[in-house]
Amino acid sequence: MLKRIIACAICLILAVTAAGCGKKNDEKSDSKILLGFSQLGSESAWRIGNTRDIEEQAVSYDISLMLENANQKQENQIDAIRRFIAYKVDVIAFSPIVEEGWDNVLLEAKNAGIPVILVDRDISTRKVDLTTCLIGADFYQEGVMAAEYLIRKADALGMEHVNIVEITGTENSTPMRQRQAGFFDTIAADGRMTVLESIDGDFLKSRGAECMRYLLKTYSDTIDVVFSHNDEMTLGALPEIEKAGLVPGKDIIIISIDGGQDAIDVLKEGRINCVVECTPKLGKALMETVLMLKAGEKVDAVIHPEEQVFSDEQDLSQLAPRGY
Ligand code: GZL
Repeated sequence: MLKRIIACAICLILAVTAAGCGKKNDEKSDSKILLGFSQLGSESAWRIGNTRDIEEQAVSYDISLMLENANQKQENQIDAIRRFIAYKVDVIAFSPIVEEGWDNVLLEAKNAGIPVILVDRDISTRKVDLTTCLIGADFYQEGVMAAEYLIRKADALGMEHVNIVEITGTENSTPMRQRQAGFFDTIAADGRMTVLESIDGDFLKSRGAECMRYLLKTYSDTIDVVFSHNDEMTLGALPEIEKAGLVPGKDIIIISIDGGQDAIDVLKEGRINCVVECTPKLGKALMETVLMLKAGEKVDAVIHPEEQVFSDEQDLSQLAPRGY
């Protein structure tokens, strides 16, 4: 009797396993391309807009999307990429939260014959043979545009000394490193410019507020400019400036990056002075690149979206809704 029960159990397990394999193969056998995307988190309106755009564009390009949110943890992104490899997706894409620590998992993807696309952010090592391309902003140029605005503003106000505090994005991330480099390289030749301190706000609204509280306590009303690496941190900093009895946009020049609707609204109110656009709408370029890769076509190594600067130098009354 026991032998018959064990035999039936083994048959049942084998039947389920076969069906399971068949399921994956059936899913793989349907003609739709399967894209695995590891999104780094949901830390900002920019990130949420980026995720939404990728989901919408996958539908419009009829590409099956497996999107996993890593909740700001690199180890979760690495695990997701390993799951995509095991699932035999056609293409892997991800937005690396930081630039280092990807070689091993990307080598696994390469050995599995799955092409990898970098979206939004870059990696620092061996990307030439481990990834096919990068679709994302020119962050260095965003830093340059922020500094060029500041130089124009200092000229217009006749400022002889400009004391700057910088609230940076996530340490060791591409946007943090390159926005800072572009900004610093551009102000380097201008003897009026002094950076009092740079502090990591991790692209988070709450950290932006904490950083601003510390900077005001440390430098008080000697601060002339806040250069913030994203709108989220800028929006966190504004109430702290006002609580200190200072008028943002007037007593302190505020320069931000991303260009989401909330930042444009406070720009129109005069509470900030400049927003450098960093579009989250990378989904169309991603899906077109996926189709090109699957068709065996050569893709560009780097795809930068067009970006502009919004500031108190312009009439923004006719600016279309930002969508993020
Ligand atoms: C930039 C992106 C940054 C945004 C932040 O492309 O990586 O991350 O500037 C987001 O808002 O958190």
